[in-house]
Amino acid sequence: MDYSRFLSKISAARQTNPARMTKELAKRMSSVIMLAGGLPNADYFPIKTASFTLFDGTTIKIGEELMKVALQYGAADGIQELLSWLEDLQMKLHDPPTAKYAPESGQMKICITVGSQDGLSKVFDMLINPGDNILMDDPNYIGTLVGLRPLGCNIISIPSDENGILPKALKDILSRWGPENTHKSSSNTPKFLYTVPNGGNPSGSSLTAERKKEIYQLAKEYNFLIIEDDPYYFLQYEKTDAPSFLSLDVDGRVIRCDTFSKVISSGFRLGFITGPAPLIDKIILHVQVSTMQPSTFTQVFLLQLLKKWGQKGFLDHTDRVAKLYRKQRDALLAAADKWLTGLAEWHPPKAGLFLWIKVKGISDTHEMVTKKALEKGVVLLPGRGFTLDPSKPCSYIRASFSYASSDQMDQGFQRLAELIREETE
Ligand code: 09M
Repeated sequence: MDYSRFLSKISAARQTNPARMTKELAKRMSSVIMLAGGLPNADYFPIKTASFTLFDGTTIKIGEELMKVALQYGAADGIQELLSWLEDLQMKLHDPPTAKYAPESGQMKICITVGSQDGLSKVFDMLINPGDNILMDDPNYIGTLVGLRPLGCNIISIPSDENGILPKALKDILSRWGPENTHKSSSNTPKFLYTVPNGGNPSGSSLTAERKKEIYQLAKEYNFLIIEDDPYYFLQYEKTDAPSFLSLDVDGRVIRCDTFSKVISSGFRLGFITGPAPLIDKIILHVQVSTMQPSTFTQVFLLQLLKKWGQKGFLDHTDRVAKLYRKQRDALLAAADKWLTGLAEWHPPKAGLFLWIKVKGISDTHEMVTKKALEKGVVLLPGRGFTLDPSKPCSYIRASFSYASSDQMDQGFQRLAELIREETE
């Protein structure tokens, strides 16, 4: 693939910082005479060792030598051992066709990020010039919308339902541009499609295998990239045979964002991007001049945890977490059935943390949710912020089932039902 058509002017101009910490340097730190670089002396740092207790009572210890590494600068794309662990994980879960490609042909490469949000922001910086066309299913993740709008791109809304993007609608929209002129660098065909494939935020929708394959075919035909933002991958409550876009990626046109936020810690701020080497290399150049690297400390701690568990132990853990959230989902659905039947409509989400509720008889939920619901002591989010055109009224509400107890969910929806009745009577 020719990746040059996709790069923003900013990204195309990025150059490497010669005074950075490299992998090679990190490896040889103890064996060379270090007179270069502004690395502080780890012997002068005040923390010597640490011990962490896990939920099952077992402990993770970070001894003096490892602590020196944990407190020091590290390579921009992350510590090598963690990158290798994540590569094995991606091979097991997605078996990307690009794994064996030459780097310049789009070989799969990984870069650790400060959570998915950081990764996404760097992906957008890499790809978007003002005026570029990009595609997104509607509604979509508010953090992405708020990040994208100031960049001046033209966000094209793709209709979707409870199974995600409608490929037919996507094809109709793409037919504005003929596939024949799409490989010219001057073409203004959409540069990428952004989507959350499992447990969409806020829609709760999950793309089916068939739809994913159709969408990938369209990406080939119209030569756009796919940004697969999949924070709810591990929170799938119903087994499906749907492959990830990464696993379909024969061309090297998928950038996949994963995160540890939902299954290990959101405060750690650790995620990772998997994509074609020429694009991941551009993101690494951005990291060198922004965050410089994700925190070595949290990476070291995460690595110790993952090494202790092994791949199977990690996947057992994610299954355990998914089971817990599945119960939460079922409790919210039970509360919705009990109180909101007849007043609202929803689709049970197969993944993620959100229920997207369409309130009957109310054209816009903003006022009701932001003022009156709060007065009744229940906090929800109005749908409008999640739609691509927030100036239009929106009859939806986003409810999250991640946090509240079953009793609170029951009470919360009882209050919401009262409010809807008051508003519609
Ligand atoms: N609400 C998210 N979503 C959210 C949310 C959040 C504080 C986060 C999609 O932690 P990261 O950076 O790995 O995750 C970012 C991210 C990326 N993509 C689709 C997401 O849903 C996290 C944090 C308060 C509210 C929040 O409401 O939806």
